[in-house]
Amino acid sequence: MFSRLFYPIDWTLSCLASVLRLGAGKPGISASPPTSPLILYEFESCPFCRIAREQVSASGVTVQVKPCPKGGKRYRPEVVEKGGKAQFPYLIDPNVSAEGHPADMYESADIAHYLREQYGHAARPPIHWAGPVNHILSQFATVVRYLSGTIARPATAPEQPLLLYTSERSPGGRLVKEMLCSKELEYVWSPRSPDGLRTPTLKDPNADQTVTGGFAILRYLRRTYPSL
Ligand SMILES: N[C@@H](CCC(=O)N[C@@H](CS)C(=O)NCC(=O)O)C(=O)O
Repeated sequence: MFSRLFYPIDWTLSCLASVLRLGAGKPGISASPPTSPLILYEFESCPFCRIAREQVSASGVTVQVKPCPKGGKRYRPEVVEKGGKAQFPYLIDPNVSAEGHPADMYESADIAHYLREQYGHAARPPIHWAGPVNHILSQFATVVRYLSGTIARPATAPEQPLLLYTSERSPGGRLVKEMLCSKELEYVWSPRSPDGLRTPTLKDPNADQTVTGGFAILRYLRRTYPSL
């Protein structure tokens, strides 16, 4: 839901989700950043995808997000084609070539471990040590966000992917990612802004626009990329 009236309530619920995750997803800096962005197929409300995203943020790695909400037809078929099954999260690292193939993997724990190993020993979010409690709290966060970012309401795909700067734990950033996910809008996600801009910030290379702040970005996306 998005309206001026509802935004403060939504933002507060998003803060609560970050509290439930004990602030996991603080933006880190990668010791050895990937040359090309990694590709992450996921959907915002998926508790396992959240765990992978938290490590992306903590590792300070840039990823190209291909949103795969339920009922989505834009990127879901790619996952089955490339990995063999519709399971999320699914990560492809086009930089690594063990036997001439890029690395790809499905499991959230494997993705988190891979990011730490491959791109510098960035901090592991404390909640990730908590085993099943980690998974349960991630599911609570999904419930607190009333499953936002689950169902596809696609918008026309822009020619070039949007650029989003926000950490995983940012309450406003989460609301933006939920909308991008439902609309199946692909974006290049960096947990930090390179030029010290306030986050969340969205850059739209298709319209040469830079928009800062959760509410302003949501309004921009709703107007520029209305659901079909
Ligand atoms: N053990 C996996 C579980 C992943 C999983 O169950 N993901 C669910 C979404 S939360 C899924 O892919 N469901 C199939 C679908 O959405 O079509 C992990 O940790 O990544």
